[in-house]
Amino acid sequence: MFDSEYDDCWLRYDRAESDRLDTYRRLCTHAYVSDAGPELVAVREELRRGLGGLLDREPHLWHHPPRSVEGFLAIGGPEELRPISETVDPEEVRALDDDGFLIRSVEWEGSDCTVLTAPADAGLVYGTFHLLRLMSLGEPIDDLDIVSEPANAERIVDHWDNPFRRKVERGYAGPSIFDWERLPDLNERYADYARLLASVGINGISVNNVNTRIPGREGANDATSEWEGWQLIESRNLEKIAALAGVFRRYGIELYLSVNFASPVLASDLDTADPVEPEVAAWWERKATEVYDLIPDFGGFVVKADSEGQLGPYDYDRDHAEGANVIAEALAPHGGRLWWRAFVYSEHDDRAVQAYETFEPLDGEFADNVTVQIKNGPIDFQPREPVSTLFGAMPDTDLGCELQITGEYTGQGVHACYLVPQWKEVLDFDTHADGPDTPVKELLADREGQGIAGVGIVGDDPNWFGHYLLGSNLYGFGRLAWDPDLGSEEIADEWTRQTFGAGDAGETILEILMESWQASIDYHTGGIGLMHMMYNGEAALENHYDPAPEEWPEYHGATEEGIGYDRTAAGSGYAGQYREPIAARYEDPETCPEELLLFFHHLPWDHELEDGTTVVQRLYDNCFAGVEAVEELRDRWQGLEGEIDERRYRHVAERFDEHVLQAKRWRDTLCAFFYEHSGIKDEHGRPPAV
Ligand code: GCW
Repeated sequence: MFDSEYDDCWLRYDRAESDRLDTYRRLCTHAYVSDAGPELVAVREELRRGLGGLLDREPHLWHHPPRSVEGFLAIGGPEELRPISETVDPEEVRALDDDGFLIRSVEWEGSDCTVLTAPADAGLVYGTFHLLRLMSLGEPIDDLDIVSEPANAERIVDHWDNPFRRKVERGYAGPSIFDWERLPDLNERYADYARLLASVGINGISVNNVNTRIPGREGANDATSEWEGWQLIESRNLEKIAALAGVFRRYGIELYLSVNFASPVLASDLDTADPVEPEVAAWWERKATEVYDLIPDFGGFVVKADSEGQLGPYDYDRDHAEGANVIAEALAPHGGRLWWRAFVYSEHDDRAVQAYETFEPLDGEFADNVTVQIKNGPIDFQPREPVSTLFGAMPDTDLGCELQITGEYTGQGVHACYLVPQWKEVLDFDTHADGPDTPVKELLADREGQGIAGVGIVGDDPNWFGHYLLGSNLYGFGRLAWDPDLGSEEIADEWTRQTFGAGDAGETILEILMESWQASIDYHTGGIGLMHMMYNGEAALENHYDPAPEEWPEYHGATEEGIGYDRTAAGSGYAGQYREPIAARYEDPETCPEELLLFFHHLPWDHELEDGTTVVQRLYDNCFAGVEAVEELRDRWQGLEGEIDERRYRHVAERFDEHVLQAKRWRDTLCAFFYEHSGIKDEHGRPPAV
């Protein structure tokens, strides 16, 4: 269905199973699609592709309701679909969220009509992909009554793509999908990418890296140096952005741009970016107007400020609200939103406490169109982290949860690691913000300007993700952002069946996905709360891929007598940033969940856990269990040889071989490190702790 070279991912639209084919043909061979907005063009194209594949015959797309046909699809807004839409209460449709949709089987003038309607055209796009998903999954469609609205208003993919050399920071799927040199010339791949995103309900994309300036680079660029992300806001480059916005608009997806806080200095001859200076505010206003003149439905800006070398309001002794608001006020008249990242830390003793200490006091200070974008955990997308204390601590500020779809710390593009269970754990976490039963997902849901942003994973590789199985994470991100109540297994099952077909192979792949995250936690961390023990050197391939615990004493706190970081009141006090009863639970090693124990506590190596096993022995056991699990997953994959196409089988099999090797490298490095510090042998006599 895609340009031949590229993988179809989950939009394969293979011929429907015989037990469904006849019904699908009776109900969907004919489709009346209203001719309203650009989105309807995308809807028609997707129906042609999808129905063409699923029905194994060319669908007949009408510009008016067909007569004397057994069945037909009717897709359009309540007004356009009149009089068919009178079978549906228009108030019910108008009451839906803009991205929401309704699909209902009705009888109209003797035909079985499947009405797909929505309050806005974007909903028609999401609804069409939903209907095609049901058919791809072989679901019955003859008695539909679906009303679906996204839980999160904003469901955004953040790209960390650099314009120069098309390099993607923490990208493991080849060069950037965006050809900035050639833009505004378009290529087909952009539309195919927009289809993938829209098919899982994503409604926003930020196209460039939040590191808009190469840290440490002084002054504006000279002609020779590579161009940087901050330059995308320069007038000469805006047509590139506008061209991309045109592609994504057709699929109901708004475009965002990461901008540098000091753009007034970098992109013009102002000598200050001080947010309280009138000429700085005027600069942002002019720039916003220039952007919206070109892109009326532009989503807004994303800013990383005072973080990892990026410039920010601290450079002018201003706080983050002052820094954000000058940009937000420029966007407000155009309906734009500013996503201001809370990923701010410096050489503070305990990095974990900083975001809360920086942002909680600013609750209610941010302009109404600012969303404070918070990483799921207090460190940095580790295999497992506790949930950030900022969730539940800023009731008067629009919040966004930032997740990482690309697996920077979970094996990058090589290890199979399905992250939806991690994200479920975050979104289901009860913050007690409003008393018991106030999970993160509820804090984020149903509020304009709030939602979830995921750090992107795609690159220009034909398989899009660097690893065929990692497509499940982009699919899962979208589905979960739309409906956080969906189950991890349910989502993995949907993805597997659409990508590899139903049947035994699908079952095996589903199991592999569902067991992959725990395995990753075990061999990368030892599974009881340690984290951030990766190589951080210059070698790009090894960066954050290889183990190097010796580099991070301030994270694991390993000493001769024990290990772990004391974040109790006696230590950094991070546990106290949570609401009760969570704070008390984490504060006490007896009640702290074992999977987070050494994140909150520094304990003796021979400290006995609930089942009597010592801390060091548990670390050894989990590291070994992680490797055994990966070996088991590889064996299962190898059992699929001949059952799935050679290209994908071979690709994944090769990566599983490296996955096992690398898991062993982590196990042996961590166990040697624990043994070196504790001097305590592994009870099972397994090297290296012997
Ligand atoms: O995860 C870390 C990464 C950086 C990233 C940064 C951030 C874009 O190692 O590559 O920079 O966090 O989130 O800003």
